[in-house]
Amino acid sequence: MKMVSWMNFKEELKDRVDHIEAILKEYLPKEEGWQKTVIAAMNYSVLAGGKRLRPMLMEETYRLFGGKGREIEPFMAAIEMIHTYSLVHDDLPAMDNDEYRRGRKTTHVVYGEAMAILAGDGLLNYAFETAMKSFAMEGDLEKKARALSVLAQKAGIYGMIGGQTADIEAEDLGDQVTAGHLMFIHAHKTSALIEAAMMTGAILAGASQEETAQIEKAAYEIGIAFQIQDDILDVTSTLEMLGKPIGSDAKNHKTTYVTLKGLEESRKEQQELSLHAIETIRSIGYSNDFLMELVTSLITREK
Ligand code: GRG
Repeated sequence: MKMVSWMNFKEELKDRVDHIEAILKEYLPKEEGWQKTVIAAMNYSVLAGGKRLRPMLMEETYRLFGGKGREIEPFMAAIEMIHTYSLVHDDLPAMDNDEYRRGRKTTHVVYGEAMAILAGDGLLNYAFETAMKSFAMEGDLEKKARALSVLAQKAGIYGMIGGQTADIEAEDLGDQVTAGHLMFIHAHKTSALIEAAMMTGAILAGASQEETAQIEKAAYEIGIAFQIQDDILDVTSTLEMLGKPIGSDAKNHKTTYVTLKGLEESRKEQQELSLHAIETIRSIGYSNDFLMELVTSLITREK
């Protein structure tokens, strides 16, 4: 019985990824004009694959609150563009200096460093150009403006960029990094975009402010649980499975959940967080079985 449901989940997951890929292709810019190279680098990075978790969480949260329109689609493309820009910049020699990502050579390795910087900038800007396309579609303008404001804030200095800043500074601190510092990093570098994804889905579907605040809390916990799994996989997985070399945290002298708390405690906290997130979403009173399975699957994911 359990097997059948797992198979259904895997099939449904594949359908959703295919649907998101189609949306991304629709919204990515055409490789033409004098900008052709930067656009090719942008498209290379986005189309390299990836789990498409953020647009998926966005759409599933939209559905949770009864959203049915297509106004969500430009936002789904936008959040994957923002996420991808962060990966392109994170892989640069000045940051993590990684050669592989999503099973392919990183953008700066293929297109050179200058073009990878521009491709990241291009993706971040184009994300907002894309999200704003929803303003010309059906649906409530005020909700779209609120969603856009959440997206902008969570990606910025009070969100993901703030987390990355604290992360870069933590590298020089070695084992002096405190649990508080690490939590700030995870909350901003990882959770902020998950919060943006789920909150924009909720807002666009018409969730109330209290409901959106509950979603923000659940998304925060999902983000931390997801990051703990990322830290665990960096120690326990393989290059073939992850599509990038393992041991990157150790290479960059990073304090992680695993170095701070050990594997067993990390797994325990991760499980508690994801169960609590599920309870929080359930307590709002709407149901979306796929979303619940998706959240559960994140802590057992292998890549
Ligand atoms: C450069 C501003 C700036 C930010 C970088 C996202 C990020 C912040 C750094 C990437 C490194 C990292 C481990 C970030 C934590 C978030 C995370 C686990 C990203 C990887 O996301 P996945 O696993 O990747 O969803 P795919 O490839 O599946 O989309």
